[in-house]
Amino acid sequence: MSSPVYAVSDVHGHVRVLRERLRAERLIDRRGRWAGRDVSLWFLGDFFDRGPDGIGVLELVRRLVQQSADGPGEVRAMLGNHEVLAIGMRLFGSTEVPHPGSVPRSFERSWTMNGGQPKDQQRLTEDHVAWLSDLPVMAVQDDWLLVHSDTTEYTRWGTSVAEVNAGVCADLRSGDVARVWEVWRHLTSRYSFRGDQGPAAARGFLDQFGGRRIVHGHSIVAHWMGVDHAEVTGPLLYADGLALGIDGGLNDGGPCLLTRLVPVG
Ligand SMILES: [Mn+2]
Repeated sequence: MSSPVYAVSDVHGHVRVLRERLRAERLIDRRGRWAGRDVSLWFLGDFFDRGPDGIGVLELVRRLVQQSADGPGEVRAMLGNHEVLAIGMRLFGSTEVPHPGSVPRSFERSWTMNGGQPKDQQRLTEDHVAWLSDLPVMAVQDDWLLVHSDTTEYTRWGTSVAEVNAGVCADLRSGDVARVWEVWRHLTSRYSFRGDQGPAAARGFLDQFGGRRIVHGHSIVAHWMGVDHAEVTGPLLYADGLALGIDGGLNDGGPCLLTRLVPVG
């Protein structure tokens, strides 16, 4: 039997809640060190913005990745759209992004509109930016295709997981505001796997990249279901069982859905 795989997404600065959840699942010890043994743990992005301590989340994730590097177990992280926003804000700030429309665009404007926290930008180091810029945006592990956003836009960078990750990384390191903006813009889209066409889109995405079920954050479960956060007790399986949404809406008063992934039957 393969080792358990956990995923958590959209922590948005709530480092205390994240620590409590990891501790409750015995993935960290009392001192906050990795204790996951033969477990894999994936952070699906959006460490930053909206909440109190995005850098605290980033540093916790990074420490756990390092502590697990020699085993047992494994901690991995991927980029969400808010990491791209934080990088873009740092690199380009108020620089205008060229585009045909009349409303001016800049990372600063989007960062302000999307819950950017000045304290996170002040504490964001060059080393943080370099580390983030090398993270993948998608991965396949066992049955699962792991991504931050519920969007098929990833396909614009390539036809395999490796191509997409390399393409996004090249854009983030390009120094070109338009290219970094396109990463932000496309990773911010959502809902590709909802509705009547959702299962077919999910099937096509899985056929392209691998895995038997898409696991993603980015779109808050309670908002989709049109219910109160209090009614959300776990992730949302949808699109004929081909997609699992794990964003509990921590930044909106919802739960942190640290999820042990159940193999697809
Ligand atoms: Mn997101």
